[in-house]
Amino acid sequence: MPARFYVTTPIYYPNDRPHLGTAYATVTADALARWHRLCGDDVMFLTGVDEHGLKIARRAEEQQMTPQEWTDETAGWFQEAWSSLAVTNDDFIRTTETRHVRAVQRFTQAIYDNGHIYKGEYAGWYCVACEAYYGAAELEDGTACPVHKTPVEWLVEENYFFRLSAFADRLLEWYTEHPGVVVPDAKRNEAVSFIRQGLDDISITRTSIDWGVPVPWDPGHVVYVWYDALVNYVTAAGYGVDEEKFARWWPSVHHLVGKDILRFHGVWWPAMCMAAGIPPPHQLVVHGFLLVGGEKMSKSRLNQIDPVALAADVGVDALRYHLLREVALGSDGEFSYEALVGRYNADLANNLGNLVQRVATVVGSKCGGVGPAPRPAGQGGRIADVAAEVVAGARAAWSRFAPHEALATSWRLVHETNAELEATEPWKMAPGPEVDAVLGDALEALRIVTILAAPAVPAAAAEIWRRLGLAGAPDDPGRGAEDGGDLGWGGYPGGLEVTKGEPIFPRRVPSEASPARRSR
Ligand code: ME8
Repeated sequence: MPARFYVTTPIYYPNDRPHLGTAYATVTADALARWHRLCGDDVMFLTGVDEHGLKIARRAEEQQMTPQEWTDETAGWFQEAWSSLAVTNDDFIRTTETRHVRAVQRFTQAIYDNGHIYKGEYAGWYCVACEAYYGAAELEDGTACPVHKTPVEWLVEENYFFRLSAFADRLLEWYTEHPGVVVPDAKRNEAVSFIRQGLDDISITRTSIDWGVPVPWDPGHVVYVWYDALVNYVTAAGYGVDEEKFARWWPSVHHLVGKDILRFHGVWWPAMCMAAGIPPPHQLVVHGFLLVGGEKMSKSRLNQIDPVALAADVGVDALRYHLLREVALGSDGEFSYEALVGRYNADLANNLGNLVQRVATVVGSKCGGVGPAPRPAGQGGRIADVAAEVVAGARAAWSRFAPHEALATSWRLVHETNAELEATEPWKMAPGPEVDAVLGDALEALRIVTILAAPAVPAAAAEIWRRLGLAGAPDDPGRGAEDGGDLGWGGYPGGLEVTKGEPIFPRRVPSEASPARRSR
């Protein structure tokens, strides 16, 4: 039976266009989904938008629109952006959809019926941008949100509370029993230390606004936007309406989230699941921030970069590759256009692109354009051994949620194959078995690396595959499977016509300023 891989991104606030930070999270989830499909796994990839709450209501008001009109328009911005970045989500959830409103009501009702919700009064410092309360001690200079640096507001409300405090022991037990539940480890420790510091009950309804999901047992209240948003992950899995679907996807879920929302996903969400009587999620994969000039790129700081304009400038595959390769998942990384172009030229133009071009040229001049078969593994070729190591290394890295490492390892095969060609110089040899052996190995290495690269650079991989004369597509499901897949040495049959074309990754000269930087 194939393994199940359900992967989610945060659902983003559609208060503005997506920026490169949200694109980073989405492309990363996409690459993971693509890798798992390649491995033959049963995959569901969910992303979407978080439409309720004060932040969206105010933003709509500024635009003189109703919140629904505003999010109907802006949800489309996200869908269009992801499709232009070759993101292959299987579902896109909007929290205003009926399926979600019903799921939130069902989920909250279950928690209420299980006795974990009570009525009370809440007063506190609220950051609208975070849609979250802060304790006075957490504020910057006593007045500003620690994340957004903008002034917080004092809110007093009568509302319902979730008895989070009662779940501390169960959460700690859960963390002890599932040591790998948060990747990377440091983030697990952070979540555990939140819990150890003591948990306050959380206010989960609002009466101050009506832009939200009505509380089923007290419709004068709406569900707090975070409590509503987290439920999206089970809505899309069929919670409460499709038992079979739910059993298929829950709890085998991997939530990819930024480090800013670890507390919601690593403390609240598992407790909410426990309270509603369903198992907590399987794994949280926590990524770091893209920074600009050392600051988090964000909508409220006006330092955002438009990923769609950037991709139109540098190419979709080039942008995807850079996002996945540049920064280790879990760490913060400074984004720079110069670094993107530098890496593009080094890895894509000069390495992979050059290998494709060289191989096709020499196959054209020495083999009449027909690719020779590789040498069987263990019969003289060094590259077969490298390929075996690379495939094992890349596989291990993908399964550790380390796309940057998977790609670095995969590119080792490109480097070594280029080095082998430089050492043997088949372009100087007379046609014959020696040239065939070298080129057959190079073609086979290219075939393997094309499959490995496909989750990052899907369009280029498809084009290389076509030029090698291979049937199907490099990312056909199952090609990367450990058993019965196509990543073993010897899959290139030989005898196929190899096509030479324009450079797949033409070298780029960095333009003075990327057109993607938003000026406002
Ligand atoms: O928090 N670098 O939505 P949001 C990397 N609606 N990733 C970044 C980033 C940056 N500079 N800026 C944003 C919300 N992100 C809630 C989520 S989930 C049930 C509800 C990414 O629009 C990162 O993944 O503020 C972060 O966690 C997410 O966008 C926050 O998006």
